[in-house]
Amino acid sequence: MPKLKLISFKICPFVQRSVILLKEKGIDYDIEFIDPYDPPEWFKAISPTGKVPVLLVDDQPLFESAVINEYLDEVFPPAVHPVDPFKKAQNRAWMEYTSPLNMSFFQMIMTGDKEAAEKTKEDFIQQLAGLDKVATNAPWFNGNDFSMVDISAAPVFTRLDFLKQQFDMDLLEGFSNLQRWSKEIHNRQSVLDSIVEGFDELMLGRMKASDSWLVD
Ligand SMILES: N[C@@H](CCC(=O)N[C@@H](CS)C(=O)NCC(=O)O)C(=O)O
Repeated sequence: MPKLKLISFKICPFVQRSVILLKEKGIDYDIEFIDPYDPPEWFKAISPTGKVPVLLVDDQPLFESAVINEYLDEVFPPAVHPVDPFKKAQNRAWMEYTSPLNMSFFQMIMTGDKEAAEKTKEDFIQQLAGLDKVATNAPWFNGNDFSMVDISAAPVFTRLDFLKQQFDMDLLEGFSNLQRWSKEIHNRQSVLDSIVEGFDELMLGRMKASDSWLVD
């Protein structure tokens, strides 16, 4: 089996996706934390996009969280992806759908511009509505089998939970499918284990540093 090292950033939702899958499959790996917004020279040399996660596979870099997870799913059976090609393709499409949600969320909570934040929030809620419409299976997105879509969406739920706990802002209000799904996700051990210690404080620290409209 290849030697794996995940280059990570403690509050990155995309890294969290890879951590969930690594934990889900019980794969051995090393982890190194960096700040991609102030990256060390060695990271610049191995990362074409300058973004985390990067997975070093026998010292060779692989980037993009969805691609990393596809690779891990192929190399470490049993596969989390469904076998049926159409279902698998549909799952990939919904994995893709969840990515911009992380970006919108980040922009919404980090900006100092309340008006801009409100606009991003509206877009974000629209994106949530699209997900709520299709999240009709239980307990997981595909029904009984935990899938890559559950993994891809999990970091969004982690961050929505943070927002609710810290700022009493519940953006899942009215989305009953997403509320149910979020509960399931937060009972999954691999998800719980993927949230770094001191996550809330780290998020709040970052928000303060960027003069977020949500913090004084
Ligand atoms: N599409 C990428 C997105 C990764 C991403 O945006 N990572 C952020 C941290 S959460 C990053 O490294 N940003 C550094 C930068 O933009 O310079 C993926 O899925 O891996």
